[in-house]
Amino acid sequence: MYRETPQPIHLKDYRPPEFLIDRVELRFELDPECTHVESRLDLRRNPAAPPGGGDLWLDGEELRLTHLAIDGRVLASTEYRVDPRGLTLYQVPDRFTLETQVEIEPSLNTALKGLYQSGDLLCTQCEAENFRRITYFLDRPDVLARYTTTLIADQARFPVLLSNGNPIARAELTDGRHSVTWEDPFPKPSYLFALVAGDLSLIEDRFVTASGREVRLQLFVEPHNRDKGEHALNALKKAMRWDEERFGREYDLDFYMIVAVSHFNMGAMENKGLNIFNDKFVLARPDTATDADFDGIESIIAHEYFHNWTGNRITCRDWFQLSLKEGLTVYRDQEFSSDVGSRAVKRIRDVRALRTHQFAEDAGPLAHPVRPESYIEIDNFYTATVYDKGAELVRMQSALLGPTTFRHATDLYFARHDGQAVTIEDFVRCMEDASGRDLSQFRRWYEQAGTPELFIRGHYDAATWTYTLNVRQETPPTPNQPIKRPLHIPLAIGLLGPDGRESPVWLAGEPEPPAPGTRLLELTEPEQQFVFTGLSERPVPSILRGFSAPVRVHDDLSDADRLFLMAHDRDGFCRWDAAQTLHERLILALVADETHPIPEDYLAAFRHALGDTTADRALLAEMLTLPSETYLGDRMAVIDVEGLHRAHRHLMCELGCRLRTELLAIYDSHAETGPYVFAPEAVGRRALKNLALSYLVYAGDESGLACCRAQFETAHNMTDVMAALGLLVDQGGDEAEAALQSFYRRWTGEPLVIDKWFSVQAKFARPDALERVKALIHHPDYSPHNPNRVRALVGTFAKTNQVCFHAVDGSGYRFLVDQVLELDPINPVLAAQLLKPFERWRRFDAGRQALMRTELERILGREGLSSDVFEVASKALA
Ligand code: 0A1
Ligand code: ZN
Repeated sequence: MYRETPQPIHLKDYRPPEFLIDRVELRFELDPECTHVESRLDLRRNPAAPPGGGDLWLDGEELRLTHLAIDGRVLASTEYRVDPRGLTLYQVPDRFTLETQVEIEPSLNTALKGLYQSGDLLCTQCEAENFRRITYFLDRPDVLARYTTTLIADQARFPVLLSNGNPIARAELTDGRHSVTWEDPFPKPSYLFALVAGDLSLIEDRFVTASGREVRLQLFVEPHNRDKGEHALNALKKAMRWDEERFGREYDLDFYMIVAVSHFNMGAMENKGLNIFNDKFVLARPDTATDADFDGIESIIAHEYFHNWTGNRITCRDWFQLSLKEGLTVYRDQEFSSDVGSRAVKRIRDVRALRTHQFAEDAGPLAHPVRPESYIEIDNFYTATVYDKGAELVRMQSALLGPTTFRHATDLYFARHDGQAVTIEDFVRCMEDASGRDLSQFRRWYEQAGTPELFIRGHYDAATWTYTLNVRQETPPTPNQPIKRPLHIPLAIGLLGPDGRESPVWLAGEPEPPAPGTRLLELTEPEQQFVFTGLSERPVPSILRGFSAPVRVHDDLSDADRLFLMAHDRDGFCRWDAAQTLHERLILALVADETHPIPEDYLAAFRHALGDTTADRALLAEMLTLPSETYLGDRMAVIDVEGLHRAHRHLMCELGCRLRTELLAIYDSHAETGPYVFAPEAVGRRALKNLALSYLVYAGDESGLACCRAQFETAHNMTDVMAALGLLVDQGGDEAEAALQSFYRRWTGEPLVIDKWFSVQAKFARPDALERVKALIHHPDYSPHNPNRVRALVGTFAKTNQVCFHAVDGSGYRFLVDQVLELDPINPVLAAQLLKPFERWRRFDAGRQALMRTELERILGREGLSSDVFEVASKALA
């Protein structure tokens, strides 16, 4: 909590550490009420740092110091100073051993930073700057040390004691306690330290690496969750093999441990050899988890595993470089998911998420570059920009280099920087050195915030058989960056002939045409022209294939061109994108005029797609899913909340009525037969079936409703149960209440399923939604101390329920801010996360803007606000 205005930290102020720490010995006497932490640090002056004064600063927060000695000599009170942020040691030697003892109180740690209690477990979260809540330290990622950790705790209450690396000693003590000592042979930054203590059940597997070493894979869960770990372990083995094959990366320790905990602020954490996971991203059984949950688990398990090389072996010099590990690791987990599933579907989902969340971030008051230049609270920078746009920047570099050279470049990065704390610049330099390419202009992507816009015009000249594309790029201004420079943008395009076949993308002046197919153009100028030749008829351009750059495209294609692309383009992303643009244009037209007709050719394309029995079911489901109200809002000059909702519903309903026969046929022919499997084909079938059901139910179709009721009663997998429950809840009335009650009764005692029960009630635009959410805050199962529960109820309401959250009387805004203010003293990271929807506040009409501004000001008026919430609210208003 701050008293004065929190001050930003700047990248330009980075200085190397004055001291280094070679070895760390930690000894924990664990107790939820009072844990004793003893540390011995071998410190020495950093030869690479410019000489400073003789004092040493160590970070430390919320610690009670009970002992302090240098080289065995206890310090007098004149030799040091303790303040709320850390410890200053006056005039220290150039090399010495520092001993400290501190006390901490995990059971009171509701912020879930440092050492905290989750149910009956004790666990840690040290990224980004929370190791300082465990002991005094140089808590910065460029200080890498070898750790030995001894954990001592009551044996009955905490039979399992885990930390990073390998166990090297165990002992039973006479007082009912026991101890385990762990040694991590790899130097690591403090943010990768972890410990876990508790009564955990072990699910074990093994993996033999490419070079023949056996690794023990250990998944620790609370005993009642033993039957929900198989999917996570399978995902881990797949990820380990894939990283060997695709990136040549092998695992390096004898143990790989994963622990699932129920209280966690984020998805998971890549602590060296000991990942700690939000249990939502580990636990799954077909009857408790949906396909989306299975999918999320697979990719997050992979993501944390991939961090072992991109993040742990090679880490970040400072937190401004966060995207060095996050952008690259997201890119790697996206590629993994594409290889084990459907590449097109994965790309579509990632692009949908990027456009919905990252584009909005880039267009709002908290826009920041992938490598930010300043921050107040680093916890606020685990953003879609740093993660997902960061991954797009890696993807663009891989496209510019081509797959073989890109692999050489990553090999070079791993060889050159293993064991180091480096910068984004070091990564880009490896891309250049391996390829011989000049990426100076490309680097601007890391510095410049905002989503570039491409304005593309095509012109066909029948006389010369040429097609000219004129491409202009422009990046809108963002806070503190009024002027933008042109970027180096890879633009993948194809040209389709009237028969739907690919034409060669042959640039005028080239002696011969290339083979037909995709071609990567490179944009570097504010405006460029490309003349394609050898085209006897006007082609239809397929633009930004595979979404080759994170840009918005404004083109001059007609609806007929888009229908053509939707039917013929070989690029799955472009086929989907053509369909999305058609849906979008139609919905926006319906917002402007409720009587706008639904074009026959649009319906015919829909009908044709539904009848195509050979098409990939998952891809089809994506194509026939309408863009969300949140995304559509961002496409309007001023967001029309009610108009969008009405138009969206109207189109769903019309499609349900007009395509009833085809939708029922899809529903019937995709019924679930046999046991649940999580495989792309089965997931795609369920997605298409449930999409068909939703159109039918929105249309009020009696057979559709009957199918929905039956599905809710009889389905054995959570995907189908939730699809049906959502539709019933949306319909409202006694039937909805009965379904909710029976679901609750069936799943009490399964918190992750009860989260679904909370979120399904917050999601839908029913007149009583806010009242219901407010009542649920008082439900005995609701707790502000569990982030998953808070996100399920409050987060879902504010993020998904556009109509009720943005109610014209401001009731939704008041509710959210009440919650944020209540949560802030408990868990500032979570409180700041919940404020996200307010970042869009300037996009609404004057009335709503005024209401949101008042609420943001109410936040800033609160005394003792955390720096997390202060940063989001103050920047939103700036
Ligand atoms: N590095 C993790 C994400 C993470 C970040 C911060 C946390 O606590 C404040 C926890 C986890 C990842 O990328 O998976
Ligand atoms: Zn990560």
